Amino acid sequence: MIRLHHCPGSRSMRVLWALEELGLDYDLVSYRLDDGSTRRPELMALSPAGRVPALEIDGQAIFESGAIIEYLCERFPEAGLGVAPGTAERARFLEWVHFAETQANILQSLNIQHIFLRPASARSPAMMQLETRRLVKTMQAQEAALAGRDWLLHQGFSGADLMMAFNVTACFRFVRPDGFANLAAYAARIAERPAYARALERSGEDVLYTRDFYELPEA
Ligand SMILES: N[C@@H](CCC(=O)N[C@@H](CS)C(=O)NCC(=O)O)C(=O)O
Repeated sequence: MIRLHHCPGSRSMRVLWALEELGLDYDLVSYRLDDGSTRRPELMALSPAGRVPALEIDGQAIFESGAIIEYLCERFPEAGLGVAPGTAERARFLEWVHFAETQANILQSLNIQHIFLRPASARSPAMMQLETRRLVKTMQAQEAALAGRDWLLHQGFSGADLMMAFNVTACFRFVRPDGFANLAAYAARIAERPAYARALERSGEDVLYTRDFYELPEA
């Protein structure tokens, strides 16, 4: 039995997409980010901060999307989504798996500032500008890594993409695509993957973003 604890539009999308790429059967338990449901005892028992994703698999529960993706890559090596330890490519794999959270934490801060904080006077335009500049730096790193290739690793599509690609659409809600041609093409390639389309369909509606782009306020 595999069971994913999930919120539409959240980091648990990485794991849902991975399960679809691996062709596994699984149950989905859904929560919302805006109604306190992530504090339900059943999730708190699996994920100590009441965060998604949590994955029940092989008689245990795992939290942290990066840990889950690494576990799935190792558990199902025949899918070729991971990289064997002790190689240079393994170092690149681990960098991207973890860099995904460097970037996602900036996105989370921008989500809080642009969407969740009420009233608008509670927001900090200076903080929003700083975080946007920090987001651009992470996007520039990814843009450079994608020069001349489709996916982040030489070997092709991998767990590194499962981690990083979830962030791409959100990045373009706060940063215009000018200067990010590789990243925009990467986003389009992701959308063409049948497993990604299946994961979106199974996920349920993402209610977080109501605008295509969030303009920065004046500082
Ligand atoms: N580093 C964690 C972050 C998990 C996380 O913050 N998840 C958010 C959704 S994207 C969440 O569950 N938020 C609910 C809450 O904070 O109550 C991971 O990658 O799994």
